[in-house]
Amino acid sequence: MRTQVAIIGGGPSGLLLSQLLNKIGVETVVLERQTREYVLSRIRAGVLEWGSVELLRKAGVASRMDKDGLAHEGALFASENNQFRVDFKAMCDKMVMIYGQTEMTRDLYEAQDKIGTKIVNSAENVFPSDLETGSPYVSYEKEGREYRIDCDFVAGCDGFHGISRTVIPKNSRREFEKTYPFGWLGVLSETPPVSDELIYALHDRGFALASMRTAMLSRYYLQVPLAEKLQDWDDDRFWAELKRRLPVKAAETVTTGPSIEKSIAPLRSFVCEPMRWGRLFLCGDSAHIVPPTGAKGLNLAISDVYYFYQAISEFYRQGSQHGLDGYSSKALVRVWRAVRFSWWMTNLLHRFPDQSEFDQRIQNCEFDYIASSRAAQKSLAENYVGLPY
Ligand code: FAS
Ligand code: PHB
Repeated sequence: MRTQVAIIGGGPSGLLLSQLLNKIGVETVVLERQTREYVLSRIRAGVLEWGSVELLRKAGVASRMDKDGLAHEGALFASENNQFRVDFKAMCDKMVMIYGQTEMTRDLYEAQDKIGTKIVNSAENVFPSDLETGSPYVSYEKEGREYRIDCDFVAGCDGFHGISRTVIPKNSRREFEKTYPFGWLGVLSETPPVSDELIYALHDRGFALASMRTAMLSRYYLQVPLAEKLQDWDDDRFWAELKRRLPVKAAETVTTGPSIEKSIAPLRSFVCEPMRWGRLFLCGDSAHIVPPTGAKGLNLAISDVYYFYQAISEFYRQGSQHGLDGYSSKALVRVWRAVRFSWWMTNLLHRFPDQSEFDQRIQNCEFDYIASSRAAQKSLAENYVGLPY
């Protein structure tokens, strides 16, 4: 088999890239190791930057998002003795869209089926080869048979635990990593959200976030120690702890109910440089990971896809390598800015186990400074809604 761009990974970045490229007549094959049901069972991101919204519209996969998504003009930030709202719209004339990654991925699969692109689910032992030649290929197995796809380019959209990043020789790549001494315990419940907008809460007991997916689907998170076990958190314990950490009014009005999904995710910051190796281009979590505090992970995957899509379009339409040669350095500028913001939000809103009293005073002072400063809130807002592509 032959194609123009072989895409490893059928999550949001792989599927969006396939959708955009096929819309301009570039042939792709997507190789996904999980079943479609498994991919669509994952509960992950919930906030789309406006740049992501516009790209999904351009890709022709935004009709359900525009119908069911919730456009938010701001978000609330609360500590035990202070609360403020950051007005994204007033400060940078942009909003964010609340629309689950799961739904976005479902939309992408449906759109891909409509245009009939080739997506291979349950593809095993996917491996890209000859990346430093002009004729790379990807091999894989399915139901005991071996396959080879010859291509012009390989997109590594296979996430943090994928194969793509690992084929860049260790002495040719630099990895930057920071792990955080806590995780996020997340709950999804079929209850009305406690607030019209997201609430980011800094509390001595730990961070809490009140989010949502729809007017009847709430998403809540609690900071928990890394060693925490999911089985130690029944619903009653979760709701009681959430009420301790949310601002009083929200704690008094939150609607509790059975969790329909519950999981603990570790927090880390990670960047791989470069994001290109010969004919291999990394997009999304295969190249970088951010703590979810700044709601950047999915949005960074989307901006990587945009840059690579632009570069591929330039190659096939104008025969220019310029975009491809500039892809890694261009994408990494936006990656590092989002990594910084996510690190900054995580430090602002989480109590660290080894935090000294001085550290805590500084943290409280920074929170209160942002509460009082329009300039500080504008800086938070422009990063949260998404820096320009
Ligand atoms: P993904 O990991 O989503 O997709 C990669 C795909 O490649 C997967 O389907 C995988 O099965 C497949 N794959 C892997 N190895 C393969 C191989 N060898 N061969 C073939 N296929 C292979 N971001 C936010 O912005 N906000 C959040 O709240 C948030 N919460 C998160 C919670 C969790 C538990 C996790 C893990 C991530 C969260 N993220 C969040 C980040 C997340 O949304 C990612 O940024 C987003 O999924 C990135 O998309 P992809 O780059 O497509 O990677
Ligand atoms: C979510 O709704 O899953 C969500 C929202 C905002 C974040 C992180 C996660 O910063």
